Amino acid sequence: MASDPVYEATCTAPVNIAVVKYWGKRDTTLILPTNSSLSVTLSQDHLRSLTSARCITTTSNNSNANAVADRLWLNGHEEEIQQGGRTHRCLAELRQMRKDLESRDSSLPKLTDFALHIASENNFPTAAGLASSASGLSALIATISTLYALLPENGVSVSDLSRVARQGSGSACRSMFGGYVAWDMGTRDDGHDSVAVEVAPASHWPDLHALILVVSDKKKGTPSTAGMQRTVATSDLLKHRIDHVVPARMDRISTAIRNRDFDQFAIETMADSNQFHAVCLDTQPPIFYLNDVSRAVIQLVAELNRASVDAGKGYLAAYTYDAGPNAVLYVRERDVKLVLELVLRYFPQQTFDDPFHLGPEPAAAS
Ligand code: 2P0
Repeated sequence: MASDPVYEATCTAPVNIAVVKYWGKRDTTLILPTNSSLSVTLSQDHLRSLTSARCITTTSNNSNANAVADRLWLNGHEEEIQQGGRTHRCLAELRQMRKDLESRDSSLPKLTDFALHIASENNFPTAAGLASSASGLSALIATISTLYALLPENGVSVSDLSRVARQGSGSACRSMFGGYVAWDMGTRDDGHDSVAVEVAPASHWPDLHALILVVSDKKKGTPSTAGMQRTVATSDLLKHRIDHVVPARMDRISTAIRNRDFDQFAIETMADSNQFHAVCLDTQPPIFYLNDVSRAVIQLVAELNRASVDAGKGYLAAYTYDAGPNAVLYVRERDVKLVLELVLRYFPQQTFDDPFHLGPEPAAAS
């Protein structure tokens, strides 16, 4: 007896770290942002999500199986796929795209008849301000789109897939591309033009490295999704940022990337991180993501840059912080060794197994 064919796919997706931060939605269902953003997608060698998906073809009666039986495991634990929730909507949209493909080409197997079983794992701490939702959702979209052959040759572009990923988690749309990626906020109410676009491929500036300094791998206190809408509702500084800061900064940092101008890239990156955390502080009640170790790293980088600029050598490093205390330093290849040595001198490592963990959390202020 012939066995059932197996339809499955596995993909990985990397983390991206924003240098112009996304913080605020104008539409919380479609996930349309209040400003454009720009990020660097990291190499998959270190931080990545790995997702496998399989069509469950052995279900006794396949018709309509997907309505009830899609299942998802994250880091080994099953998560409910809530009806109308983000994952559910992403899967529904991908199914519709596959259905369109199947209706154009009747030789294709009817994969949309089957339920999906999906398993995903991260090789780094989840929800600790290391952009785990970005890599997780983009790995999910990459895997299902591979399984469903939603490919450029079938009329589906990476930007089209980024539109789906955006509805799973805003920052995920940027992880659909490697290298330097802008998320254009778009102007339409239906979100059709709110997509990720490549600014430059990774190969354009291979000299640039990202050093991740893990200050804490604990889950963050205020989740991004809730925190950013509190900022939208209460911060005057956010309005200034949206109207008067981000549009010009997007232009300047895109130009800096195209010109491989590290000094300008560093200036914009650090200023944007500072303003993002200022906006968090301007929220009521205020949101604190940085801790004392984070702030000490900022002071160290500022001092290193001052000395280097004074010596006529330009900027050494650019720090940026997401919704957590962990630092990401962008550094040029020639300066990686020096910067790492200095960081480890001022922040002695906690264990030899974990050389980039910057020591215990400081005691809470009394
Ligand atoms: C970013 N962050 O641009 C900014 C910087 C955190 C600080 O995108 O609600 O997890 O899923 O769209 O994408 C975190 O927000 O929020 C984020 P949702 P997301 O990377």
